[in-house]
Amino acid sequence: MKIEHRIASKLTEERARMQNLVKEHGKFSIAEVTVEQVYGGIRGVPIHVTDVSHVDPQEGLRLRGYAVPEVLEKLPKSEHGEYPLAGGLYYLLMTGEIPTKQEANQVEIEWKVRSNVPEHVFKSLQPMPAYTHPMTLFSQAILALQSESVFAKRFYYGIDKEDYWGYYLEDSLNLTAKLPTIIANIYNLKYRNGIFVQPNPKLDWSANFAYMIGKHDPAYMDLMRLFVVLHSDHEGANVSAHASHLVASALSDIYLSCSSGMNGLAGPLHGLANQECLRWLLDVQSHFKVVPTEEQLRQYLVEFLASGRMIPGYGHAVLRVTDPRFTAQRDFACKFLPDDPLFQLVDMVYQILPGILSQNGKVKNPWPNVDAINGTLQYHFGVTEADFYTVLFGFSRILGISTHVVWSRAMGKPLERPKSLTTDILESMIKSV
Ligand code: HAX
Repeated sequence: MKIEHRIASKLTEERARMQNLVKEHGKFSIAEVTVEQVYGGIRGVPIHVTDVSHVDPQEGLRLRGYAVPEVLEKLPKSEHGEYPLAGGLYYLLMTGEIPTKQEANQVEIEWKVRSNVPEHVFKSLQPMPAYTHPMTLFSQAILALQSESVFAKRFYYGIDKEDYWGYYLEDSLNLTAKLPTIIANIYNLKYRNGIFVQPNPKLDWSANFAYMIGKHDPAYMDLMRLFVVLHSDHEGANVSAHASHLVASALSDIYLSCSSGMNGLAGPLHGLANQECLRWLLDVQSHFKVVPTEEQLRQYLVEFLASGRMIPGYGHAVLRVTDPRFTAQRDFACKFLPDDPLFQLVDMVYQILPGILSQNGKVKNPWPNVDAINGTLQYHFGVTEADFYTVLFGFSRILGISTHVVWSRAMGKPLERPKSLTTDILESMIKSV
């Protein structure tokens, strides 16, 4: 069944479920907000309901209820590798159902048909200074595509509220279809003298990115298929998902909302951590010149932390275990690059650092997150430009982010408008009890 039909078939039930919760339990309190939380980044305060994915502190990511190993096992695979087709992943995120091979291929075909990127998008990037960060170019390219928004055009002439989601889905399909060409040619613009490469119609979405940047190694294509699954979503309240959800609640279209999500992802405490992590690992490697002993590395890590700096790739706002996305990439590395010296360093840090971070007592999660390894894998296959890594993350994450946004419109979610206080008001609230 096509995605739009599958979503439409679920809408009556899902809307009734939500309406019933609000009608029957609208006044049920699910959280109290403390002063500490208001000043502490609203940590742990439930602000949104989404069924696309959930991050359990102990288990990590579940996409539509499926844990990472289950997603990798159940989704239809590419004929040219061992990892899933992004078309099937998008189908799962959007509909909540594991697709058949035919349904996954249908999305891949739909993407090929919609993949042409209008000329003005790349023209808008060319005059940018050479030192512009690729995440800025990526967000800019998405914004330039806003001229093509079907929702924005139809809204101008008036559409029924009930039908918003269909136009958001149309925009999501159009945007995601163009992403491999957009990001590959941002890569080519920045690091390959601006050559322009068109997608190969024989390849799937994830592999096409690899092809267009000149990486034809089947193992790298498989890495990209894995990378896309692992980075596609991480529930609805992280900075990028929440930013795009918030922006779309004003009925800004998919392009406007995804571009704002990418601006959040570009921050060093969020998506930029993968570029920081690779830089940090290379610094450690060049500090030692040869493979350090366990004791040498331990001492280095202790001194590094004592200098007040943070180690990228470790810690997480929600997770309290090793990120299963780290584990999945580590499994890939053990298979395809066990002798890579940088991967061996990643593994040594993994053996030593959690113990040190636990001892220092202030880090709530001493375990590695997804970013502790993903740059190492890219680096191994010759994608050495660390500042590009967050673009790869964003490219994958838009599959999830745009799904949240489509479903928010399908459920008729309203404009998001929480409340801010002044310090005086807060103090008088405290005094009054
Ligand atoms: N190295 C050193 N110190 C760390 C640390 C790390 N990797 N992780 C946390 N801490 C410190 C914090 O700076 C904080 O110190 P202060 O109390 O002095 O401010 C303390 O430990 C408590 O922090 P926390 O509650 O454990 O962590 P937060 O929820 O505040 O932040 C972060 C979570 C992921 C932002 C944090 O662990 C961090 O900065 N890690 C390194 C950067 C990183 O890997 N980011 C990517 C996260 C995954 C992601 O979203 N990718 O997009």
